[in-house]
Amino acid sequence: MTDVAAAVDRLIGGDKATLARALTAVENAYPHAAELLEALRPHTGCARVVGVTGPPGVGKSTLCNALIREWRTRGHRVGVIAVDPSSPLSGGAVLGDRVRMHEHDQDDFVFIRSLAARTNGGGLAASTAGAIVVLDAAGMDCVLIETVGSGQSQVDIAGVAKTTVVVSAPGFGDEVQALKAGILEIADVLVVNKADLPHAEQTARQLRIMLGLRDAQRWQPPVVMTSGHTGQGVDQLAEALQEHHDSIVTDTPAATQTHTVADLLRKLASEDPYVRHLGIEFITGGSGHASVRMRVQPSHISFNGTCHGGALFSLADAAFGLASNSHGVVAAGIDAHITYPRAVKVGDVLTAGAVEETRSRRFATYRVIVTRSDGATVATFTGTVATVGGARPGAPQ
Ligand SMILES: Nc1nc2c(ncn2[C@@H]2O[C@H](COP(=O)(O)OP(=O)(O)OP(=O)(O)O)[C@@H](O)[C@H]2O)c(=O)[nH]1
Ligand SMILES: [Mg+2]
Repeated sequence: MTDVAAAVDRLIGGDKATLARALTAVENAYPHAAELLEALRPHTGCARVVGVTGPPGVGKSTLCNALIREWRTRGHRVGVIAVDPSSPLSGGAVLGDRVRMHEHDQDDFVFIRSLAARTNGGGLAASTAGAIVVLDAAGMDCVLIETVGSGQSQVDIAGVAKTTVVVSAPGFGDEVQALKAGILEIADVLVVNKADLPHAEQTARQLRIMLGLRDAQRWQPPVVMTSGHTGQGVDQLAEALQEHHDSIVTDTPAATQTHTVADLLRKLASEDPYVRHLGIEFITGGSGHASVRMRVQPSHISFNGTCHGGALFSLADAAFGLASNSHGVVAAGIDAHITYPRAVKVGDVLTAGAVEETRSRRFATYRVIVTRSDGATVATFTGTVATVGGARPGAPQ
């Protein structure tokens, strides 16, 4: 086995020392770096890559720290790249970032790395793109890139990130004006941070007005108010990132036309004969979640006058199956538990919503709740899938 092949094996196996060495090789453009990246590329595509940019001092690092915490509660593994394109001038910034994200040092599922600008312009973008490949192959579910908002570097980040977050804060009036000059164009999500300070709502309003002036597009960037200090709004930010992730079109070379995750799940549901037979209808879905509904038919009612457990199970199972397939991985085994606290009758419309609760490289767990249209919970269901197996061709990654 070559050195590069051995390094790839160790890296995808989760070896942190190999990960750190690979990032150093990429950052310094060592001779074997290109070969290493080529060998790692087939193991990539699962990470959601989020770039965070904005003027100095708006609280990007503090917010990233809070976002890492939020993602960890959702069971995600997180890789962080703190980019400092102006290190000779603000040598302390990256060090400051490391200190702000210090609380995650002992967490095995958070990996933080600073990339300094040894080269300029495209060089930094290239090493950032390489670092993303390495962190993605190493099994990170989320890769967060923080960069100081200075001209070209922002646009470069938008080029490598799948989702770009532009952070502003109250009192940064001039910067809000500067946002008009182009950075607004790259924003998928806008954040007004330091929402604990006065005038945050005013800044958010200004941004919404500016966004209103933008051409209507498929994705309308939301404006989210957060405080990295108090944690306020960080869960909404995570939700907005999730929604943008769900809306991203797949760029799988095999795909001749673009599909959102929801489109793909709708197609899976419509092609499933059992789902069709039971009259189960797809409502909505995205990465890690899906909802379906079913009107209870006479054929669903058992000899003792209640809905068959099998029909309820199938409804919940459809939501669960779609949610777990949203990642494009084949579920190799399922372990499920279900309870039926209430009876239902013919004509009731039941909705099953499945949400991913935890996810690792090997397992994902889902919670499915079946409700009646009056909101009463009919059944709860917990499922585990082993996520081993290959990606389905053409599935969103
Ligand atoms: N009031 C308030 N202050 C904050 C908040 N978040 C960060 N700060 C403060 O703002 C200052 C800058 O925070 P950082 O997180 O370093 O900001 P940054 O945008 O990463 O800065 P650079 O990396 O230098 O561009 C620090 O003094 C923080 O304590 C917040 O939510 N509310
Ligand atoms: Mg910072």
